[in-house]
Amino acid sequence: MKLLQAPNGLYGSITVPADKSISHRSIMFGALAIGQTTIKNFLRAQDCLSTLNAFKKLGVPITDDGTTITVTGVGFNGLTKSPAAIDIGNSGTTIRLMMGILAGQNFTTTLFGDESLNRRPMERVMAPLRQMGAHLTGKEDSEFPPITIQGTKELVPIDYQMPVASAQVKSAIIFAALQAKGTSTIIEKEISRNHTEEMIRQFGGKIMTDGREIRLTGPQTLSAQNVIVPGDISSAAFFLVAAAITPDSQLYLKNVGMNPTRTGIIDVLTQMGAKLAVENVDAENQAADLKIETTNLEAITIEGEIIPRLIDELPIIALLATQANGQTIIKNAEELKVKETNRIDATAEELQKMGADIIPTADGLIINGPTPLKGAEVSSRGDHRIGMMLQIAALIAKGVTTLQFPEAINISYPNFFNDVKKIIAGENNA
Ligand code: SPQ
Repeated sequence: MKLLQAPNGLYGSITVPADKSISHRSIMFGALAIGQTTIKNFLRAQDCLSTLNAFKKLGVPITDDGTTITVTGVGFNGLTKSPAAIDIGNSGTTIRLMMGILAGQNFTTTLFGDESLNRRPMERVMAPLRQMGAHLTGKEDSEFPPITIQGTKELVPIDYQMPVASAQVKSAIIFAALQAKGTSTIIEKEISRNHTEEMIRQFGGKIMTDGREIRLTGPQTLSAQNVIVPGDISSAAFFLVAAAITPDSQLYLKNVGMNPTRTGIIDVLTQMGAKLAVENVDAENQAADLKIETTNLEAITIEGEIIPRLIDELPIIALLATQANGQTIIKNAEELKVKETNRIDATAEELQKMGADIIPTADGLIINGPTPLKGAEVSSRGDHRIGMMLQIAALIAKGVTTLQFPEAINISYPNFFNDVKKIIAGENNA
């Protein structure tokens, strides 16, 4: 597929799609609560539809009238055994969080994914869930999917020091702890996105958080809610960077989720000197509008506690760094190696094809800028975030860029190319 270019800059406004992490969890909490949960602005992208279909297979009535998803919650004791193994597609969030939910069920379930998901590590979730009393096995005794979960109604609580900074591992343990009899304590390695903790409170449950420490007592009963999903800052990130690096641009991004455990990209853009304004803050729904204009950018070092707050934004941040003055260093980001692709290698190798000065390291990237980019034949490698990053790179590249496997973008942002087209100045815009 030939990618779009923006010789006259970017201009206009975009309402970014709904938050993927919150959309997944709204189906899960809706299913596990008692009563009818309604979800507005649900992300109808492949990953979240995998979660929706998986819960239908577990006997949860879910309807979609085009604007609202209605989940008739069955409670932790109302799920039923799926007649067959469940296909989770490409979604790491779905499989890992479901492992925690299914650990507390008195039936056996097998979850499998596509080629990419079946290569992603699951021991990080299986180990604590086994400690709580569930029986989990991977393909041929490995840690890889298909994963078979033989749950138990007799889960025991856990005191767990997390070896990785991961919201998915944390959330899986929390879902199991909600079903265990007694108090569980989880200590995070670094604070990661806290949507699971926030939604427990929203659905009437109790969970205590104090810095990196999380404590909750099970079993708990949750009650149905009306959920409105805010826009996804991880999707907005592509346009924030696009406007920052494409000469003569100004973009307005509406209704972007601003949960502080997700806003590392705002901190990075600000530190690099971007012209970025946060407007119309809606504190109750943790959302705001973002206005951004092109400007000169300075290189920085990105490391430590901020990494989980921008983990999914690192490929697009690497592109941003190719246009900043000086050397940007990204460290402590080894988790990027176990995403949909090895995102350290994929980002470095694909941007190198476009002429970027970018070197992969054991736990991150070193990028020297500013470097003009040139058109090339590049590949998403089946990873939505790599595909979107390369389309943004193509906007400023000299010459034609073609992308292999563009359909991967449907995982989180089915309307992406239309939104890009909409903001290219000189196309439909002033
Ligand atoms: O769901 P999946 O495939 O793992 O999606 C990704 C993404 O880029 O969309 C990661 F590949 O996001 C994860 C994120 O990296 C979504 C997520 C969540 O909703 O809890 C947490 C992060 O993963 P982790 O392993 O660091 O907890």
